[in-house]
Amino acid sequence: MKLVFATHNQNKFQEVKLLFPPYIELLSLTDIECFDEIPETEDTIEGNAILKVAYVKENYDLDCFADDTGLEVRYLNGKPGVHSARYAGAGNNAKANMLKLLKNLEGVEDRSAVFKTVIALSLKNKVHLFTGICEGKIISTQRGNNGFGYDPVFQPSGYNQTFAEITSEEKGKISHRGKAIRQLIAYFLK
Ligand code: ITT
Repeated sequence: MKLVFATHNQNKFQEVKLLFPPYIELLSLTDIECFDEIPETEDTIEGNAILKVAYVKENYDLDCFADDTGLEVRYLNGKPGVHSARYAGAGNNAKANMLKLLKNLEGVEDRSAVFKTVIALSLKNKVHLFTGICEGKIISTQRGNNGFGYDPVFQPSGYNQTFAEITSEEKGKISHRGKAIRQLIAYFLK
């Protein structure tokens, strides 16, 4: 059984691969020879997840799923949210994004935040959505080298470590992406 995961983000791909049963072969955009930068022009996470699968359906006629993720910080009224990749400007530069976030939260007491992942699954001409949320807080300096994106500044609730200080397996058990992917797998295998 094969399924396309419409992402260019190798870190996401590896995290998701760990959650899938081995008898489902995941193919990345590179595997289907799609090297295009798929536009993410919607103003919601849901909208961008749908855009990504619609692009693959239209151009490759393949069933697939896509993940769009945002970090919503309460004190910043939900920002960076859908703009998480470009928070510090175009280019998806994780270091610059984290520095801007830490600057905007300097001296702020309420540092609560959630990661939100929406998975869109395009299957037999229909689109299904699955959402996963992980609550936590933004710490004041980066810690850890694992993971990607904002992981060094996000500490999930109930943990003393950031996402970048735990393994991908541990992250997958509690993360926004892990929660959304488990719903997707249950639906896909139903
Ligand atoms: P694709 O669209 O190709 O899947 P992307 O890196 O553009 O990959 P998103 O638009 O979903 O992915 O990501 C928005 C931003 O949030 C981006 O800066 C990511 O690095 C960051 N991000 C996504 N998931 C994350 C996670 O689990 N931990 C930390 N940061 C994450």
